[in-house]
Amino acid sequence: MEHFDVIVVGAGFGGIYATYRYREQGFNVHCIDSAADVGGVWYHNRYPGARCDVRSIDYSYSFSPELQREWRWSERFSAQPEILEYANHVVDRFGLRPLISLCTRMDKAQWREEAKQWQLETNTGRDIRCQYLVLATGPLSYPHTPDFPGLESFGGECYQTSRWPHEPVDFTGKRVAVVGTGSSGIQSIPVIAEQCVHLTVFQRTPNFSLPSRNGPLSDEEFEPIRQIYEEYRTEMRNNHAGQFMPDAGRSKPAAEYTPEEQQAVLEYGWERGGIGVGGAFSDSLTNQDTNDIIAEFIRSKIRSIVVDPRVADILCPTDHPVSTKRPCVDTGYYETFNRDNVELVDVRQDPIATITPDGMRTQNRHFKFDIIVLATGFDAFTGPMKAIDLLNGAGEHIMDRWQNGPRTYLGIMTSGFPNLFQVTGPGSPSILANCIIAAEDDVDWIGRCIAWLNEHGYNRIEATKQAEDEWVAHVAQVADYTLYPKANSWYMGANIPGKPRIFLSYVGGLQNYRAIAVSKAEAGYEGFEIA
Ligand code: NA7
Repeated sequence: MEHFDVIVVGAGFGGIYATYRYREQGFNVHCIDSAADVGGVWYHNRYPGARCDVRSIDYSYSFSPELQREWRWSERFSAQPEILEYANHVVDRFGLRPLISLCTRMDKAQWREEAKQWQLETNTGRDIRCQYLVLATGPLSYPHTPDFPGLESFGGECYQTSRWPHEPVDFTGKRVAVVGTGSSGIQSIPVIAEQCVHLTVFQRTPNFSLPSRNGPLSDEEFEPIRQIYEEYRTEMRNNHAGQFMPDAGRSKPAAEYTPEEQQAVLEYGWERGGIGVGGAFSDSLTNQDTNDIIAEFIRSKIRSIVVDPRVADILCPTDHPVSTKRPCVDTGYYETFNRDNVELVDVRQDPIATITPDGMRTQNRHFKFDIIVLATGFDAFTGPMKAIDLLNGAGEHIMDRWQNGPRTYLGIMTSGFPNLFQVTGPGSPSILANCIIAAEDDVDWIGRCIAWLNEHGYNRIEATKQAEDEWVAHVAQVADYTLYPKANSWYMGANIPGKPRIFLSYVGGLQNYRAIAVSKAEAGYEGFEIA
């Protein structure tokens, strides 16, 4: 039997920092991950074109001034190999590798009330006990594979973007299908189209995609920030997204501009690149009329880029407000549909019926493929929890508690599950913010909480049912103030058949969330039962 103060599950960006931070605090900490190396989602998501859609200057750790000064990103939005290299660099630079067990999956965890500890079972047969269990399993880590009839019968190669092989996939001379047009599809489609002989894109819902204007990160751009990185981070931490928001605090409601000025604001954002257009006005996500102006602007861009009006029409989103599904950031996505070797199929008009040994049958047609790529997304937030036997002292599975949607207090703890913490869990800003900064905040909060418990001679903490109910209601109330619930998005759990429809993240802003969480701690962990 092995005993630790803290076990961290997941060696992605949240888990790496948690391991570092809790070691620095003097805890006996260990991290486990089922993957063969560190990096979390960036270890698995290695499909062609995979890159970050938050600027790398921001999407990186802020906890070490030395680290952030010495690491030099090569591009504005770095590609997956460089992000994975960075994760490995951090692990080695801070000597964390001996504290991480790879290829180790937590199959079961059960709270033992008498001993006040978690008991873990792993695929490697280890019997691990820990006082505090920290789940850094990631909001987007559990792949969603649609239940297409005949999928196993396909005789060609089939890949999921979120579980991409480590050897390069050779698309040369191949007929390829990509199913899904979220970020993973939109990033991979232009790259695959350049390599294969023919690409068929199966789209269920068109997404709003914005040009990244990615390019090399120049010294002129990086050096001024490097010189004041700490002040820069402080400023970023104090906006709602934990990252550079070019118009934060300066934008106005759309109605305060003339129509000409509105178009100029949007044009400027489109040319600048990144997700800025989606939030160009201060009421972009709360006022349908404002959102309609932005939506029409993006649709006009799609129509101006895509030569075939029928294809442009299929690519134009009309069923959800801008940014209520995660806006995509692309390099040459819409232009790809002007290529002779690319075809777009609208599966709402012609649904996928079955996968066949040589391709795919839709309601109206039969396609032959050598390779099928499933860019079909994730079971966000709750997917990893379903995969683990996560039981409280009474033997109740956490998913039984969450039948009507995940329930947390501050996104960090769930009532009935003492000493179990989540990093970027449901009900926290997580994926609506710069996820690395959000994870640092959560890890710090948890670390301070454990230290406080130790200092005061306590060994058990649990969220109260009342505090949890109030937080769940608050998360829903803030979301309802926005346009987010109008979309069938993974934010709403709507991409998974049968998943309860509730808003999974906290829209109230990273800085506000942090202030609330810190105030609860400073009030002696208000809303928690401590023993
Ligand atoms: P997403 O954004 O969830 O995209 C998945 C795509 O797959 C989306 O277009 C789905 O259509 C489509 N999909 C899912 N199931 C099916 C079926 N059964 N038939 C046809 N099409 C289907 O996942 P990504 O991996 O692209 O991106 C996830 C996040 O990673 C992203 O938001 C960034 O934060 C980074 P739908 O829209 O559900 O109709």
